[in-house]
Amino acid sequence: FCLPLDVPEIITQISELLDYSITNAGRVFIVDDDKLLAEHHALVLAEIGIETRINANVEHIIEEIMSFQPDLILMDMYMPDYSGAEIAGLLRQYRSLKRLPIVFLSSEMNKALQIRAMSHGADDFITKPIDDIQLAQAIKVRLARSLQLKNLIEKDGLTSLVRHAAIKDAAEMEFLRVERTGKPLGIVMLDIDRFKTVNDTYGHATGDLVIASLATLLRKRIRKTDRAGRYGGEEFLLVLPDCNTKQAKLLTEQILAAFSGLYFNAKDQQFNCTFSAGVVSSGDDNFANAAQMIAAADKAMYQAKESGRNRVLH
Ligand code: GH3
Ligand code: MG
Ligand code: MG
Ligand code: MG
Repeated sequence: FCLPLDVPEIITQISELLDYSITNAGRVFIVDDDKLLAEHHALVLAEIGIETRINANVEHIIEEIMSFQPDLILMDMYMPDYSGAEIAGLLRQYRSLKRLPIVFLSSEMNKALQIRAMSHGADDFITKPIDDIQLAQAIKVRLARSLQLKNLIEKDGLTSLVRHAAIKDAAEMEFLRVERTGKPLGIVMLDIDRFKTVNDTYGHATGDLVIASLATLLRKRIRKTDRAGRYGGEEFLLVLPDCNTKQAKLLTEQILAAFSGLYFNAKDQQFNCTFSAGVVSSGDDNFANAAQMIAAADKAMYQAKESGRNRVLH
């Protein structure tokens, strides 16, 4: 009996992920023209394990949010250059920021003005003055709710990896970072070979186990800053910051070797699987966006299929 990964191990991984959504208090991006107050709020939130970043420059706010990837924005309502509502409206124009909860913090007692702010994309309103414990509690509750919702929307049940839309968003965010840092971004598309045969021969449940095992392997092999997503049924996308084509290809080849070395048991038989992958890096071409990189990785993956499968092509 040699399942590639024993079932308890897979269960442990899922529970780790679930714990993560409960114990990881999340990240809050603070927008306030009053630097002292912002720093005070940051300290209060840090006390309960929330990671914070204070907006230093409204001009570069989108870039800063994209790079920090907050789970919630705490926004001052009144600032000298832009109103909180204006900034909220700006954020909502970005697809990947559409669902980001924005909580306004203001001494605004006028209900009509509060409601107008909400119509500009704020999700909630906290009225000043608020004491530290109240603020911490209010943010904690909203963060937990938003993280749970995000998990529910983004995570795939079988693999615990993020789904199609979320991994595409991650790729787009990392692509923006390339333009700022100049560091290469690696993108890998991989698809399990002859998977229909696996389902037909060993059944759908065994097919599911193969998919979950590859997902576990991907999670184990990539770095903390890398992302893996379930792009389709038995198709996965890797987003690898600061990774050139050569490094991405090497990593993917190591994962392929590990995957094809896993033996599955079903119907009194032992079998293994392979995958085909396409690798690109932002340095390869004049890519205008991550979608173009994904298309190029997909094309290389199909070439890998056509030239015999069980390989990684650039
Ligand atoms: P190729 O080498 O060309 O990729 O051959 P293939 O048989 O893998 O072809 P294709 O990628 O088109 O087929 C994917 C199959 O994966 C089709 C579908 O029935 C199966 N599949 C998709 N999602 C799941 C899933 O969640 N569980 C299981 N068991 N099978 C799935
Ligand atoms: Mg102010
Ligand atoms: Mg396939
Ligand atoms: Mg496929």
